[in-house]
Amino acid sequence: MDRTGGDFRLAADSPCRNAGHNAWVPADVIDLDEDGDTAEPLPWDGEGLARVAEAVVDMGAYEFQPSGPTLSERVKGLQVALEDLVAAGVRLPANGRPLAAKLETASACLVDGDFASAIDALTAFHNQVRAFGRTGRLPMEAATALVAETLDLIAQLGG
Ligand SMILES: [Ca+2]
Ligand SMILES: [Ca+2]
Repeated sequence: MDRTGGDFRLAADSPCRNAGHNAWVPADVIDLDEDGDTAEPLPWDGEGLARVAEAVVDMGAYEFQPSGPTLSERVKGLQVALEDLVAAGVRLPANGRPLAAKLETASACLVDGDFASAIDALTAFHNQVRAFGRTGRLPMEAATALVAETLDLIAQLGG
């Protein structure tokens, strides 16, 4: 942001943004977040903000923190949209619980930083929603919106 002024946070267009390697984030050996897990990747950057934002770690001590909803918040949005459809009377197998479970898996994987598994869970969700859209179990408009949001999330995750 301002190298001469000593502000080493990244600008939005910095080439260091999302240019690190998640596998190289050191372990949380002193348990910064006091969750008892010292094997997990460092949870925070030099400012105490998320060490990994936008699915891929940035180069340097400070992670660029995008504005707008986080990936986890967007998965939560999908869960709410699904609940709304069921509440509105859309009939899904087991009241949509298998679909909701895929989103819960994706959420848990995002929290754990396991983005590959999050992509797998979102892909499974996407495939099922598409199939329900094709067969008319889900209204086409709802299925299209869910599919578009899920595909964008998968793309954000690098899938
Ligand atoms: Ca990042
Ligand atoms: Ca920890």
